[in-house]
Amino acid sequence: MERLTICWSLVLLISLIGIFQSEASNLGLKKSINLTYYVHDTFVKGSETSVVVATVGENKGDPAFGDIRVFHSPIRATEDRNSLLLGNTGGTLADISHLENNTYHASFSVSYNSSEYVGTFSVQGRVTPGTTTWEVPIIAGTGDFRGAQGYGIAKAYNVTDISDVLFKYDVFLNVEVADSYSRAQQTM
Ligand SMILES: *[C@@H]1O[C@H](CO)[C@@H](O)[C@H](O)[C@H]1NC(C)=O
Ligand SMILES: *[C@@H]1O[C@H](CO)[C@@H](O)[C@H](O)[C@H]1NC(C)=O
Ligand SMILES: *[C@@H]1O[C@H](CO)[C@@H](O)[C@H](O)[C@H]1NC(C)=O
Ligand SMILES: CC(=O)N[C@H]1CO[C@H](CO)[C@@H](O)[C@@H]1O
Repeated sequence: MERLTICWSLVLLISLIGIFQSEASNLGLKKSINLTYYVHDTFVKGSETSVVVATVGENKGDPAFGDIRVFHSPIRATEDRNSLLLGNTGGTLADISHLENNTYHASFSVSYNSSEYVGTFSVQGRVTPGTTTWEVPIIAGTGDFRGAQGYGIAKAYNVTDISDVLFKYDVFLNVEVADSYSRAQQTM
């Protein structure tokens, strides 16, 4: 009986050590990842990457307070539409420009896949794309971007060519440092 108790205590101790190790190794450890990519949108009829799905505007197409826009667009390494595909970005933009022009609530994610990083991160918050560059808040991530927090600086390009409207993103992230213990857990 005593042997059994000792045995159980040992099992408990070992599992506690395991828990503390995994908690401790992730605790507050962050590393910096910076990315640059280009969103390539098209507004050519029939192959739009960005559509208004709800509007109260009288002239459909003119931005109006209350519009909900859904987009899903490829992201590439450069301005060239044939450059390396790095993934895609998609989600919604709600037009909240009632008291302030050119203001949206953005809720979208980026699925990123390069030889260096694989994962997703989430943008959530107020954006004002009426300005030359604008900032987007990044609040979460998965994969290599697990625990991501940070921001992106966005810039619009070539808005006159509706077949390839470009947005450049410079993204600055702090992500969890994945240790060998949590990596092992992921692959189990
Ligand atoms: C990312 O950019 C920030 C701000 O410029 C800089 O402090 C940081 O060192 C950069 N990180 C890497 C990994 O280059
Ligand atoms: C928004 O822009 C329109 C057109 O330029 C202008 O008439 C209006 O006053 C602006 N609204 C606000 C809240 O700035
Ligand atoms: C991710 O990129 C690699 C090349 O770096 C490619 O082989 C793989 O098919 C890509 N995966 C997805 C889901 O796009
Ligand atoms: C693909 C494309 O047309 N890129 C152009 C976008 O605009 C920048 C700056 O005006 C040009 O340098 C690119 O050639």
